[in-house]
Amino acid sequence: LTRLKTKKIIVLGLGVSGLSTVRFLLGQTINPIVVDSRAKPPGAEWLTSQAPHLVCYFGSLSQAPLTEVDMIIISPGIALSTHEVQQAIAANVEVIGDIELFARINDKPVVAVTGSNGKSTVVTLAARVLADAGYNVGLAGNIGISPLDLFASEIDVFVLELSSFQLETTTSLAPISATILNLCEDHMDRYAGMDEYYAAKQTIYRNAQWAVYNQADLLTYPHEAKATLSFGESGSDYHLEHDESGSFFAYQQQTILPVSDLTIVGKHNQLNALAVMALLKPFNIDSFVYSTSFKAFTGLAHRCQFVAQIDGVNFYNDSKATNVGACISSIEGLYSPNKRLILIVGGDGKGADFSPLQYYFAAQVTELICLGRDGKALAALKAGSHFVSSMAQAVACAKKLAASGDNVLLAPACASLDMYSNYMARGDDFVHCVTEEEL
Ligand code: UMA
Ligand code: ADP
Repeated sequence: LTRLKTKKIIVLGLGVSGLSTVRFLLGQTINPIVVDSRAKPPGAEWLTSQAPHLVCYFGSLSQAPLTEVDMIIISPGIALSTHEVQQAIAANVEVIGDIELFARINDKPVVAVTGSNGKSTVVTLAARVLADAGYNVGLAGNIGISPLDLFASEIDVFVLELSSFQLETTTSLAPISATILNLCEDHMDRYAGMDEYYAAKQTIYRNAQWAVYNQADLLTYPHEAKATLSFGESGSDYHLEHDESGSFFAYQQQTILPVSDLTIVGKHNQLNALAVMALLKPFNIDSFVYSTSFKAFTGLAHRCQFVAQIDGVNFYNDSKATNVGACISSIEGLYSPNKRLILIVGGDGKGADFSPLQYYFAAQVTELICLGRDGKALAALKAGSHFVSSMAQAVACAKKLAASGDNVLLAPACASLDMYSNYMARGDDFVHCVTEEEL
């Protein structure tokens, strides 16, 4: 921190991360320059009222003195490949993210989680288990709050959800345990290809005491690690055991607790629970605590959330299924051979290859309803699919096609940003359209 005070710093981006960084620096009596390419960034109002003395450059990045400072603390939404950022790097300006700043000053244990899908579920459940075991937990990162905001609090252990964007600008994090839960194509609008995305994700294992990987997903295997733990259905350290009395979560053939203690459903959530237990191995959590926490955790909103039963039709909101892998696990989770599945997909596909969905659309989806920017590309994957131009139309179409006993699922396989401000707004709109006549 003392060294930081001697540096000339730009905070680049004034969204959630940028604003937290500015607040943190101000608390250390450091006055950064604030830059954002948007004319009116989300944090502008706060800045005007709370720190009007700070020098700001909003609008074009080319106006800002990015090459003239010692350090840029960059927001995850801005690509390092941005021309002006590359110019700064070429001029020897150090470019880090808020997670790296946190890592440099933090001395508390960190549990770190990345992956294409399941991150928020795993960090929330892990944080809950630790809290139930008596720890003061700081849950932060991509889940929505910068760990810098919690730095002043009495935290025993941090549980961080980390996106590939955040990992790109983080080098000093030394987690007690770290995982890549799984890896499928995502954010291909930001990366040159899967290799680059994979490389960013792999950096989570650097300096980790325990590298926790998914037995069934080679891309999650650590390149190098001090110690490893695997999770998966079978053949892994943390796995499932089955006998005549049911299925159990187990560690090296020793049962820990029944799978039926886990309230959240689906095979993917059983894997998420195994990942939590592997990540928390260094904390020696009692199986009674796992049982209590697993029973109490009913899941996060917008993740395969049951919305309502209307005329015998069940509606589910999985607006957070923002990529192909999540959509597949959602279809598989709800599919049952004797129930028709009506699926709503579409939005901003972020440059993904949708072709892996074709098999599931054919084998497990009865009716496909598509909307949004990439809706037509998705509709092309299944004969007889329906293309609509709004969520209201999608839900009306689903209601017309569905009969008692059917499931209707929103699992878009796409980001929401072409039609909504975020996936929560999309999920809320779906819920509203489903329930409005019922209210
Ligand atoms: N932006 C500009 N110009 C700027 C700065 C940002 O146009 O100068 C745009 C970005 O391109 C992006 C949007 O503004 O479209 C938000 O970017 P940001 O970096 O300001 O985002 P924050 O508000 O700081 O939120 C970020 C994470 N957002 C992204 O990585 C895009 C949030 O994850 C995270 O919760 C928050 O920090 C706290 O850590 C969101 C997300 O969508 C939920 N993450 C992606 C995902 O989960 O798939 C990675
Ligand atoms: P993330 O934070 O990585 O986006 P979430 O926990 O919010 O992950 O879950 C997002 C969606 O991903 C869920 O709605 C579900 O469809 C899917 N999902 C969750 N866990 C897994 C998993 N382990 N494997 C594949 N898909 C998953």
